Amino acid sequence: MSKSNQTRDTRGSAAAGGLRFGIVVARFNSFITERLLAGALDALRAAGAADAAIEIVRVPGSFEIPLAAKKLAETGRADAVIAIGCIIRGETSHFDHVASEAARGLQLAQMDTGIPVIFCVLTCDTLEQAIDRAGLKSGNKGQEAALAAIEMANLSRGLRAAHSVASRGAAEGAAPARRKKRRA
Ligand code: INI
Repeated sequence: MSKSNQTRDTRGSAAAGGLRFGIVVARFNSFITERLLAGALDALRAAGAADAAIEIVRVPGSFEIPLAAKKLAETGRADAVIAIGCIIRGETSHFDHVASEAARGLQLAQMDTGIPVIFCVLTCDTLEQAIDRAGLKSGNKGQEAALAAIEMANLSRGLRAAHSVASRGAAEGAAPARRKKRRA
C-alpha cells in the first residue's frame, strides 16, 4: 500500500541555463532548414542557453541526420539533440523512404543513447506548407523543437537524479541487513 496519497507528477523545467545542446541540420532544402535552425537558436538563447553550450553539425540530407545525431549524442557533449530537416513530397516514393528512415533512425538514436533526440524534420506535401512551418503562418517548428529539447533534457536529468537516489537508498537499506547477519 502506498504511504502517501500524493501523486508524483514530474515534468522538465523550461530553463536552459547550464544545459548543452547538439543540433544536426540537413542542407537539403536549406532555405527552410536554416529558418528552423534560427528559430531553435532564438528559443534556446531566450531560455538561457549559452552560445558555447550549443554545437551545430551539418549533414547533406535528412537521411543522414540519424547517424550524426547518434554520434553527437554518444560524445556526451549534449544533454539533448535537435534534428532539423525538411522533406518535401516529389513525384516518386523517395519522400516516403527518406521520411520513414529519418523518423525511425532518430527514435533509435535516442533509445540507444538515452539522450533525448528531438524530431524537427518537416514532412510536407508542398514548399508552401514548409514555409508556413518555418516561421510564417504556423509558427516556427524549430522554436517548438528547442522548447521540447530543454524540457526533455531537464526531465532526463531529474529522472537520472531520482534513479540514483533510489538506488543509493536501496543499497543503504540492504547494508545493515548484511551486517546484522555477520554479527549473529
Ligand atoms: N533530403 C531531404 O532532407 N529532403 C528532401 O526533400 C529530399 N528529397 O526530396 O529527395 C532529400 N533527399 C536526400 C536524402 O536525404 C539523402 O541526402 C540522399 O539520398 C543521400 O543519401
